[in-house]
Amino acid sequence: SKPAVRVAVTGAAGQICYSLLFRIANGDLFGKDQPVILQLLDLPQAQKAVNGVVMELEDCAFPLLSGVVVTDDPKTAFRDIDAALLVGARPRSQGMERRDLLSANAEIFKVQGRALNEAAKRDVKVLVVGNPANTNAYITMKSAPDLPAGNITAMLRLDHNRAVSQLAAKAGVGPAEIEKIAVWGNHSPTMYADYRFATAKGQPLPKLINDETWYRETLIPTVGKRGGAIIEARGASSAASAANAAIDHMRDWVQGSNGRWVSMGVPSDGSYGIPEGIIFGVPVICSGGKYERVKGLEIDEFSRKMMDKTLAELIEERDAIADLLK
Ligand code: NAX
Repeated sequence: SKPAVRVAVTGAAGQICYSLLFRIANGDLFGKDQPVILQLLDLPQAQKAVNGVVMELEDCAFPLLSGVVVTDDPKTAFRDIDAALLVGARPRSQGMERRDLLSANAEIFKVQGRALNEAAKRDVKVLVVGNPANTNAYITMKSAPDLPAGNITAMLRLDHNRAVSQLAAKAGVGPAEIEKIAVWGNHSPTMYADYRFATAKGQPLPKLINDETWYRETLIPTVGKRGGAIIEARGASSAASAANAAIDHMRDWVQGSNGRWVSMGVPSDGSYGIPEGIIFGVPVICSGGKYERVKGLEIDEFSRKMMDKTLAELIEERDAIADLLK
């Protein structure tokens, strides 16, 4: 059989990982013929809980799981890895300012970026899930100068999947029939779910739905505020759907998206008026282990306004942590 791939997952004792690790071990990310070694990172006080999760992984007797490493040391977790899913992050505690949240996470991702730079395979694929995901990915990228910048990505896929699902329901088709959705910008309520190029069963989706007011005033804010709605209903933030989106993001990057558009937060190449290096959600097509931006899309006045708003937030976040990168 194939040699095992090594995948690091951080925040291993957390609720997203309680779904994510089992999906990876089941072959949902790298394929049903690809053995995996999980390298799990969490804080010292969470090691006991991680060991409990590992007991459950053992109890699944997954045929593809050929090893598990548990550690609180980033360099050990990232040693020789092919992929990293950076899920662990500092949550916002009561009374914590947004700025404090940004800097607490900047410290975490600076340390982890440096450890990746030192220990990971040179072509490691990195997905940042922990919030604020785009800015955490930006810090990781800046802290890992020897790795290809384009290999550090942030998760917009949950927003993408939420948009697909809502639009499919409105159009009365299955989610798999919707193509060419783009989610632009920050993984935050400012993200812009763009359906202008989308099709359902090959028909232009905006024409099929024929309700631009619903799209602008209901769909976009519903997708933007979905995370909050889940917390309100469940008493806990999205976990299984976030894990599913992380699998989708990495699986498509590794195995290809079969010509379909998917949204990924990637360092800007300057296109669409997004300053170079900003980690911005864009539509991409994946094949051969690489992603390619969808280029040359027309940006109309409404889209420009929406993209500028989410960009302004990302620039503000970048500037708030700039001193910490020195
Ligand atoms: P939990 O609080 O359940 O778990 C987080 C885990 O990370 C804990 O076990 C904690 O000990 C660990 N951790 C904290 N600092 C760490 C560090 N420096 N190194 C390693 N591990 C560390 O959170 P969970 O619900 O699993 O969510 C994880 C992150 O995903 C949060 O930041 C959350 O905001 C973010 N999300 C991002 C989404 C996205 O679409 N990009 C959607 C879902 C989710 O809200």
